[in-house]
Amino acid sequence: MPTEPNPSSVTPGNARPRVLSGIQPTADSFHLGNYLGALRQWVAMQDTHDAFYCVVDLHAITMPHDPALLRRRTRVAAAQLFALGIDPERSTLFVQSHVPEHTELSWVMGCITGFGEASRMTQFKDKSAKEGTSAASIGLFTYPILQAADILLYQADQVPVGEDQRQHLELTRTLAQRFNHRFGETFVTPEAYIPKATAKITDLQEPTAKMSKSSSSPQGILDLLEEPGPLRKKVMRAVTDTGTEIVADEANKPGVTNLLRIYSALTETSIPDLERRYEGQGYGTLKKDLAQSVLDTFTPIRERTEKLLADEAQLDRLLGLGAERARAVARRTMEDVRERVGFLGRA
Ligand code: ATP
Ligand code: LTN
Repeated sequence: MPTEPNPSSVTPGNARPRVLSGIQPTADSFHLGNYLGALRQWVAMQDTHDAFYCVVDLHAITMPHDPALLRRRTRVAAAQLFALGIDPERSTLFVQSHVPEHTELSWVMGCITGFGEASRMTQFKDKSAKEGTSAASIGLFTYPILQAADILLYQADQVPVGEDQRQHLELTRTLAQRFNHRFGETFVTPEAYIPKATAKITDLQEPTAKMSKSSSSPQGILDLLEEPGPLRKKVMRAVTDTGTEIVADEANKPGVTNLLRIYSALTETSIPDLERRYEGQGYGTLKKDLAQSVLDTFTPIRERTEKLLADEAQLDRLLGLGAERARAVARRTMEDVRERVGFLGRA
């Protein structure tokens, strides 16, 4: 069995660590949970990492979908990422289906994944529960294996995601180690990067549940591309708890705690500082200030997204360049994988 390290999987001493993450184009806008839980880290990590980010359209067809809508949402997703500050000069932003190696590696990784192991993935259990497991697609079942392929193809060291993705990252690590053990050192074992303070932003109407594109009600979710009026209203109507005190207390005051957590992250002020600042004031004051800071953050992003979407040809060009750069890396990894698993090279 070959054991020597694969040069493409070793970060040389002077190179930056690599980051990869993905987001599904499954809604007309990203939301505050996506922004604080993941996307803000994507932007920041460009300064310290060699960054690869992808719009995971292959993952978006694991649930029933409309083709025209998927195409539009893929562009809207990419435009929002550029608008947020992903810089095409410094980072590689691409669409997953433009790089066929993702599905190719996914097959190989699927062949070293146990059926029982895949059956334990909670996202599959949650998403398939809605329609019944037998109605769920095989694609939804193998979703985490494709996600592992996304990450391993790029030899990523770190993967910024929200708390809900921790289990998928664990599976990715397991599969990387299993492959390396069976076939020789090929993949970097990646680490999840999940900052605790923003790992789970909750629904404004149901503050114990995750803010989510697919399960939050419109009143519970703050969309990046939403107009100021509705955004302000939703913050003002957020569910708060009994009592009047503004203190973080996850168990007894989940609503206020979520608002404090969001405000703290947006203004980079610690929660104890906010508790002191709002001592003796009502929930209304906190909500008013929070609404303003949401608007200050979201408005420029919305405006830049609209500008980028006005020139689809340019947007598609940027994605084409991203795909080229991504493919160069993915192809190299796949060549190693083919060799390691024993596929005959083409003459
Ligand atoms: P759905 O709930 O429909 O699966 P989603 O709203 O979770 O969708 P995804 O595209 O699955 O959105 O997630 C994109 C990124 O945002 C992931 O890294 C995910 O962990 C993160 N994320 C999503 N919702 C939250 C949240 N409420 N708090 C923190 N991070 C989140
Ligand atoms: N499963 C993730 C999206 C995703 C992803 C990835 C995240 C697909 N491929 C690779 C990180 C790295 C989600 O639903 N949030």
